[in-house]
Amino acid sequence: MTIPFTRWPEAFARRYREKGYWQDLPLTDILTRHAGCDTVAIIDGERRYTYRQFNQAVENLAATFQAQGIRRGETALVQLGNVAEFYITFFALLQAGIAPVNALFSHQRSELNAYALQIKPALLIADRAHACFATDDFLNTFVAAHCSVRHVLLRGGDGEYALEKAIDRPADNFLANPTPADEVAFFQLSGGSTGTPKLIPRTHNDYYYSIRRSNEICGITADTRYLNALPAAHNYAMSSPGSLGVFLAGGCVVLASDPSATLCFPLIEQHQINVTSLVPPAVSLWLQAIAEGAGNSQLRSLKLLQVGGARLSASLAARIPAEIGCQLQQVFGMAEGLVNYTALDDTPERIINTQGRPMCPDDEVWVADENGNPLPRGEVGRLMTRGPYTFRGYFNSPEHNASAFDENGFYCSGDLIAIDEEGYITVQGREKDQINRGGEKIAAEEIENLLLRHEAVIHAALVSMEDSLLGEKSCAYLVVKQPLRAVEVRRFLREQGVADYKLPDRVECVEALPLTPVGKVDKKQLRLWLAERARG
Ligand code: J2J
Repeated sequence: MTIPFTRWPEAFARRYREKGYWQDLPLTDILTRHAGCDTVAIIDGERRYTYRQFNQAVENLAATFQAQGIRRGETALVQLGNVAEFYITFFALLQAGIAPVNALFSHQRSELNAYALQIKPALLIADRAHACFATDDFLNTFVAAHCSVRHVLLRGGDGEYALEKAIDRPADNFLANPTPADEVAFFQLSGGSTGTPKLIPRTHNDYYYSIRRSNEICGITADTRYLNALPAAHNYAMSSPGSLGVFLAGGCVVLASDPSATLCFPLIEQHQINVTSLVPPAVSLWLQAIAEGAGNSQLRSLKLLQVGGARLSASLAARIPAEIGCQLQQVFGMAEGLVNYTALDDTPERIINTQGRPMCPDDEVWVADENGNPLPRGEVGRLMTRGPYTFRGYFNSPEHNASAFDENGFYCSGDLIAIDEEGYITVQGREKDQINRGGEKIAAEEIENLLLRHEAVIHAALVSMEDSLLGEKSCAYLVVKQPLRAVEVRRFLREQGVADYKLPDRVECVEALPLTPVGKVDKKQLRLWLAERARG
């Protein structure tokens, strides 16, 4: 069984191999290369796993999957937070050739159902600590609705269901059986701009390259002690260079369940953390905590702070070296592939003002006007890209792929950028219909569709509004049959089972939505209204 996906054309695949980007190794090699090593790989609260123990746990769990009769080429839906089991499960699935979708821990019924409908998983792995799985209600409904699911394992579960038990049960007859390196290893989540969340097939070859190359640029070594405080399943925290990068180098990953200063500062001091990654709002909160009395003395070991996922203002960037006392690296990446970094030896000027350069010499990045024609250097337009770790198509989405790619296989990310003479990128805005709420992406159409299910809603439009901490928040403009309060709208959406971060921060009921000359909702106008109200 192989999972269908859009492959790179043969000539590209050959070139990527010749240049050494694709090495035809499975992602599991990241871990098995350290199988005999007794240094600590993961610290999760009081729990510690050496590389040897980590590898053993992975084998045990993979053997369970094989004993359950789940075959190579099948898929799994996984929802685990920032816990050691997230990585054990990820590598175990890969060892058995099972491709996971790693849902974010903030996801709820709506997202889980949407993913399951697309991949038809043989296996569900979730956590009793998540509201959806605290009782069996949703679990039973889910298993009944998705008849592909043959096995369930729950962290914190009991009996046959217990994930921990499967991890502790010694493996006999385990034989690693990952999918071939040029096939799908797992699915990454797209931030999305469409009605249903899209899935991104990632191969061993392309993902392994992006991790290996990230390690080179970010200086990750066996001495790296990385604090993982962003959602473990997010592409940034997994691969840029993230925890997988640190495992590849043989370093140590310390897990934090959120990026708050109260949780992270003591962890940084206790575990002598030298690298971590944040989104811009978390940086603001760290700076605030420092200024309000926490100081930065607990952060002395920290050498490198990566910031990405959303726009980092130059003024915030400039404060990092002085107030946190470490080097800043800007990261502009996407789960679809392309990642840009400022270099560790770039001038402060570049690090503060740009989002860096594409990490691979064979990343092809250019800027298009609205008709798809190349713009001169320095001008602002659409980001177009292809390369050895940038995907060639969303899973099972021919229609969307037709508009997301040009005829030469260049992916249009929906970002508006400019590229300067030396190839440095600055993100100037966005064309895709998405709200970037402090790094958490909301596809407007997904929420609009859910809002339209409400009996009082006639028209709905979700737009971004400026926010001093999060960068952007969301506002729902509604045309309604009867007045609706924001709390009612949020309650309704929560009942639909959608993640909390997608609930509109503000609701405005209006007579009619403004339209463009071609009759589409004029979101520019709606954002102008919001800006005017904020000023006035
Ligand atoms: C402005 N916008 C940014 C930045 C991402 C590393 C880092 C981040 C992600 C990520 C990732 C930005 N400045 N520095 O996967 O590996 C916005 C852009 C982009 C979208 C991708 C990684 N860094 N963005 O954020 O798939 O709009 O990946 O297209 O979640 O986030 O979002 P996502």
